[in-house]
Amino acid sequence: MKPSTTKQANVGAQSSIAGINKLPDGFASANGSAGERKFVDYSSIREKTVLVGPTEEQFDLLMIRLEERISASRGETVYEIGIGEDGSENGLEQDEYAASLATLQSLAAMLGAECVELRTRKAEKGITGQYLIRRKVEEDDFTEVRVAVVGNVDAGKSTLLGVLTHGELDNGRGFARQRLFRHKHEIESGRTSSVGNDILGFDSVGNVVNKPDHGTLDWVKICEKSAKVITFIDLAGHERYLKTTVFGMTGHAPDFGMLMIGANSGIVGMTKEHLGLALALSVPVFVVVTKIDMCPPNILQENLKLLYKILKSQGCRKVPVMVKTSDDVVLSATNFVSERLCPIFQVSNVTGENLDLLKMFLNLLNVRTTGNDALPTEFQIDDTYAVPGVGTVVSGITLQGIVRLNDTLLLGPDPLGDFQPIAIKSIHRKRMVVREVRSGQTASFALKKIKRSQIRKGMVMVSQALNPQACWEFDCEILVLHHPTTISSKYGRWSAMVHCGSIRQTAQILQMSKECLRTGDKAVVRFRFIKNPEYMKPGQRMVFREGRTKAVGNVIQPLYTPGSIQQRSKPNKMQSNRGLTTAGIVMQSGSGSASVNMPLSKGSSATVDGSASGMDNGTANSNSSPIHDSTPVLDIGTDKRNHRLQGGGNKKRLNMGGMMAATAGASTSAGTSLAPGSSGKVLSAGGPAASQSAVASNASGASNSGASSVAVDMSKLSIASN
Ligand SMILES: Nc1nc2c(ncn2[C@@H]2O[C@H](COP(=O)(O)OP(=O)(O)OP(=O)(O)O)[C@@H](O)[C@H]2O)c(=O)[nH]1
Ligand SMILES: [Mg+2]
Repeated sequence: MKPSTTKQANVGAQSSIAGINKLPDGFASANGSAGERKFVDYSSIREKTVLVGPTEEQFDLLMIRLEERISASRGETVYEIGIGEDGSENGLEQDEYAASLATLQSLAAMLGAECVELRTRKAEKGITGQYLIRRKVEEDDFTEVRVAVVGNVDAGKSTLLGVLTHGELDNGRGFARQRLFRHKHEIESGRTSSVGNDILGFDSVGNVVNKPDHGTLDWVKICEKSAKVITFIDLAGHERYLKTTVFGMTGHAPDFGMLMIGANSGIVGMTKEHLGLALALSVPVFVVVTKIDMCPPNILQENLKLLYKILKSQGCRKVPVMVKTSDDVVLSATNFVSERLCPIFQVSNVTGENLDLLKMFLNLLNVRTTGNDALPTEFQIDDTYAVPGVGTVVSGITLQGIVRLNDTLLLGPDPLGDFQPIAIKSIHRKRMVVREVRSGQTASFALKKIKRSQIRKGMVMVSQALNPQACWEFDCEILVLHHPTTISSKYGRWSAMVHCGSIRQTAQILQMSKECLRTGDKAVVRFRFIKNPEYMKPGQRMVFREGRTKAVGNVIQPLYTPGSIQQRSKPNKMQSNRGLTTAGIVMQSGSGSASVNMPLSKGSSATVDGSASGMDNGTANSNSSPIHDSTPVLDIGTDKRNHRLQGGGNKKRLNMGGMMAATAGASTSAGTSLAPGSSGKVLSAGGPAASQSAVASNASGASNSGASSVAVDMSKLSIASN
């Protein structure tokens, strides 16, 4: 594959110097992951002059490298001319630059890609320039980037999406959002209550392809014409729907978060809550300030000042960048992930001001995590439908592997923890019929011989090779982001809503590696689901919430105790666990029935020391805990009574810095400090009988803090500014 003609033309450019951008750290490979690479020696193409007159060998190397970068970030990269990796000063003379550009264009053409100028700049020694190299794709393929849209109620989220996707400006009275609502009550109230999906397609040169036909969008047409499709996950700003919004952020696996702020109202209500959630889940965030058409300049300035302060605070540690020009867009889009940048846009949905910048930015966003197509398939279900004439349809995201038409996958777990084979009868990507769906992509499948009622959100469809197992219990390293008092098992088992991928279920804390947990504390905790077993994997990020309490964590290890699945018994109302002491966690050996106390005493080696507990696997060992902490902690109960006594009605708010610091800690530490696989040693699994009794008490405990309270009692959760 030799580009003889083009190449010769380039070689013809005299005294040429060309530059190739710095690789492999991928300044330009906007958000792209490195992927797997064979070792290739690129030392001969490090100079900035290499593009001007490359030898055949250099040209081939340049092409290999470009191809590698395009593939690593699912079809596109940003290439910089005039910058070498040899430490020389940046910039090329005019003629050198022209020759370099010609080489780049021919490289792109040979790879079946477009080469679009993003910006040129003056450098020390001439000019440099950045170009978007985007592969043209087949009609039935496109890159998919998911953006979760969050922000307080009335910030203009649905309106902005309506304006972007339908290309018509808003009237300031709710015109543009009308097309996005899914429910009658949403149309009537103007409030989003569910997880909405909207798409914005860009072709290979970056033009928007959305063309509404009589007000409606044909998704299939958009996808056919698009090289990249941005899927917006429109979420609710009202705190009443916070549970759904958290689900949107965890279950729909967004690549980015778009935090919307009304210029006049500023950072109010759920704004900080949503920002904190994105930070906790390590989702990079950019901010869009709307309604600048109706906001007095002094108010806008004040609100922006506060926004800067919050973003720069200890907890956030972001670098805010106000995006005012297309140069700013390129700079922020290409550095978005690596540099902790937080681009800020100021737009009006009514006048359309700065919407072009936002569109340009969206066009440059690239998938953050691509998954691995080579692994056995894993598909996570986030919604189910009963479609007349089609039957049961499930939607979700392919976490790894490839799902092909007519594949048979294992669907589960059902309430007994079993998985059943199920055939994929048809596949849709954004309503477009396709034959396969790769990792990182969302899709929906029509399934045969199964009722919708048999499928729950959080279930998975996986390859048989994975031999999937369901778990009732799992060990997790958590970081408490906020708790009004302390989490302690002294006043009975503590339970809250666990969000993990598309799993959303109340779980109880069975054991903790510390006696009590306060804001900012880390601990290894064993959870137990109260209703259904789930499919979990080590390393998964999870969010844990109840009332004003929130924690993030990483799953260390799901615990497979087959007995517990079969022997789930009805809750024994009399066996309320409220009032049990920490020592009252009942564990039974696999064979016997002697109940064993697991004291979570101060200096809590006993927490994780199973040696005397009769636990069946005998692997418990406090020393293997990723966290040991013998620090004595406060001993304040956290049940509802204590909430009221000590936290309830207490308007004292957490310092912004501390709160966000805890969050930031989670994003950095959770990924690194956990040692998957070690958990089995941390807390050993109880045997069947133990599980049974645990379920019984769990179920009764659940009534103390049912799921419903989680969704609504969030008002006071917002992170106070200092
Ligand atoms: N003047 C002006 N009005 C706007 C702008 N953006 C949105 N609005 C208006 O603000 C109101 C609220 O907008 P929505 O899009 O419903 O807000 P939302 O963030 O989706 O609200 P929830 O879904 O309830 O969280 C609507 O009446 C819009 O017409 C803007 O840029 N300028
Ligand atoms: Mg809305």
